[in-house]
Amino acid sequence: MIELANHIGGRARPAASGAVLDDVGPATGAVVATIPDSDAADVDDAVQAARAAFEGPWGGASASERADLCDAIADAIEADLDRFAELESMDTGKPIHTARTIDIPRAVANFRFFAGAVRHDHTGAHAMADAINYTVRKPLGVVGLITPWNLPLYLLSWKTAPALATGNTVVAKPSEMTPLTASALADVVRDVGGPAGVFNVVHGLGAKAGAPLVAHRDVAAVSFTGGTATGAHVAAAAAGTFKKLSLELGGKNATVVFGDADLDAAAKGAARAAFTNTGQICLCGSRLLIERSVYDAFVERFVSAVEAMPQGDPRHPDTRISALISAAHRDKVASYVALAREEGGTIRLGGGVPSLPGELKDGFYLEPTVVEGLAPTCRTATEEIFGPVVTLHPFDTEEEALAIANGTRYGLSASVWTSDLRRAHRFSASLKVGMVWVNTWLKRDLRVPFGGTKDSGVGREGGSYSLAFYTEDQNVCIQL
Ligand code: TXE
Repeated sequence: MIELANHIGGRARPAASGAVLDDVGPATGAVVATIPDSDAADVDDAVQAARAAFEGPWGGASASERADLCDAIADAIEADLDRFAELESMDTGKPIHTARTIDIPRAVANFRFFAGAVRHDHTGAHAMADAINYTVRKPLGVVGLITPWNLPLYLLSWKTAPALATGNTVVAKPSEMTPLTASALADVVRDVGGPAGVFNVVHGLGAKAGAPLVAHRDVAAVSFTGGTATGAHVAAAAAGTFKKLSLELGGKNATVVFGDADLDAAAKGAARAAFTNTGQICLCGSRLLIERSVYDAFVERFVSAVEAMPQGDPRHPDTRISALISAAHRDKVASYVALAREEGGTIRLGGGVPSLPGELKDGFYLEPTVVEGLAPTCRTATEEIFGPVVTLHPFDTEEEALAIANGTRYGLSASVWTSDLRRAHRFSASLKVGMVWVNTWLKRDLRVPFGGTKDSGVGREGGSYSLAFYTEDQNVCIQL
């Protein structure tokens, strides 16, 4: 059993109250760790430690010193990739293959990328006839990073790397359900020589530890990734303190397959989009829109592609679909499968609990589920389920596909499959989403803007967007 502590000012500390929470492993339902059940007092300690570190030497560190720290963190995670992957898989129930090939390599890439970004960053100068303006880019101070359980280190590093690279200090509040790799990251920061207080972790519940971080007057910015309803609470709580806010929220993304697409490639891509990480990624394509002329031919290929993704023990290297994060979340996803039946849907594949051997019997599994015959406006087809459930919808015209794709409160991403270049441009431009992939899904260049429209969030992160978020630009005007 692992007993995690908070990481405050370079020291491991329990919650001031002494209270702890259980961290349950989704693969078997067994408790794998305990974490501090922190509250506002612990958050305040962490913010004060981060503030002191910002006012100390770190606040005056050069871009190359900050970049060197990020590179050292990247090297240390990479050298320990297997252990990080095992911790992530144990904590989330995700396949070890996913942790080894997506989550941990991406965390390494995030630190390397933002080290390079600040080494190459520059600001502008604006000349007037009798004066010169130049722009100075300054860190904000203490930033609060609140992250979810689906991609724990991947998302924490996506926020921590630019925050540190631009000279801020961090208080992180990871999901109470997946605390392990945040603590492992704090150990890495300490071991590679990160100054005490530069990276702090406070474990605990959202309402008890996350909310005080959002409301704290000495926290200059909050970057939050999580559910849309929680995002609304965070925005309301932050409003009175005028801190900068970045919100990456939910999605109900469409995968759109036109009749002229390469159907084999589209079927594999759509299966990956629907079921990677057991459907628990905000970018997952959980609505599959298929041109009617190829509906049967495509669906046959799609179902085969899903059946080729083995479900089972996340520790097995061949497993591609595994457990959901918790019993409560599994029950929520299962309730949507029941709703799909009530709404007139037909279960084409899955729909039940897989029968798995031994200790896996107590894990939180649901079969990958494919539903046909639902109206695209029904609840199952428009609400975020965030699990291994995809609904299939035929369409006849491009206009109809567009109306269905844009017909939810979310606007995060879409994946469009077509061999018609004009249609690719035209259709992409008409989608009300932050990110469109054409003939691919989840291909990521860390320089591009990442974020959503409508209820999927506010703001963009990535590349220069992250550098801008974690800094404040100051103009200096010199009379000549
Ligand atoms: O996430 P929460 P939950 C979606 C998905 C899921 C739903 C709810 O549909 O079913 O959200 O998931 C912290 N102030 N996504 O409840 O609550 C919390 O401790 C400050 C999509 O597990 O949003 C955790 O660290 N912080 C999403 C983080 O917020 C608070 C990924 C996210 O938890 C807080 C996960 C508060 N009042 C779920 N309440 C994505 N966009 O990828 C909670 N937290």
